[in-house]
Amino acid sequence: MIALTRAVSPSIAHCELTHIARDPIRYEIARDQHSHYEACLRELGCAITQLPPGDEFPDCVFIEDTAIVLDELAIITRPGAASRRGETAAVSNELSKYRSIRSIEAPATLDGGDALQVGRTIYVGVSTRTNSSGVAQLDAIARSCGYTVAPVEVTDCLHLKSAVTEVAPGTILLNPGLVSRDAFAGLDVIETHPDEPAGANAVRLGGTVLYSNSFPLTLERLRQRGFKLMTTDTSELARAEGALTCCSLLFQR
Ligand code: CIR
Repeated sequence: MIALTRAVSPSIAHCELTHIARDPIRYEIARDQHSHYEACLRELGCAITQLPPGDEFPDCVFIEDTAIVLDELAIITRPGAASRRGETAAVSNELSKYRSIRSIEAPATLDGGDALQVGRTIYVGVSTRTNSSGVAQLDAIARSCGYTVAPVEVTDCLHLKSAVTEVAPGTILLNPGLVSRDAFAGLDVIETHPDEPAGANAVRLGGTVLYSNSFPLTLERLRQRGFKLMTTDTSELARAEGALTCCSLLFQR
């Protein structure tokens, strides 16, 4: 398994923000949290390839938004935030070592944080970052590889994966206040604790769930369900509206 990551930019304080107020972001702390996140991925069996940051890309650590890597090919996105579009070039260059590359083209916009793959279905958030043309282009590419693309309305959070992620095959962790359970019929649903609205973002890697220690009540729910868990601190990256999945692209070599 490869985890493609990108170092925290020294300019992260100038990141995009949509649903939260701007608080100072301490670069050194964000960098240390990101290093710990990478160490967790390494412990879970990933080989890390870290791309260098760029002062001109405050949000580049959130590499998930720049691509969707399927077994068959990689789709380079066209991020919804114009300030982030330049991030894709380096990612495309790296991914081309492992996959043939397809690209989302204007006027479409699509952020990888809006694409949740569960088996052969790709749920895609229609959000402030991903438009209907982005969904249509993703659908055309993914359908040619045998996937079903299912659009889901996202209004109260940044990305679909701010509201729901997969924690085991066919089991999702979901905040019902942000996204409707109805969109995920047939899947086993674990709800986040009501006091932890930002707690739906988890990374599933092998049989382990990598989770943020900012959400102890939801963590306890996962523990009670028998999940093998590893935790890390995401508090500083959260000030940039980032979470766990957004800091890597995970794929089989
Ligand atoms: C942005 O607004 O684009 C960044 N500040 C945060 C992106 C987080 N990405 C993700 O959750 N997939």
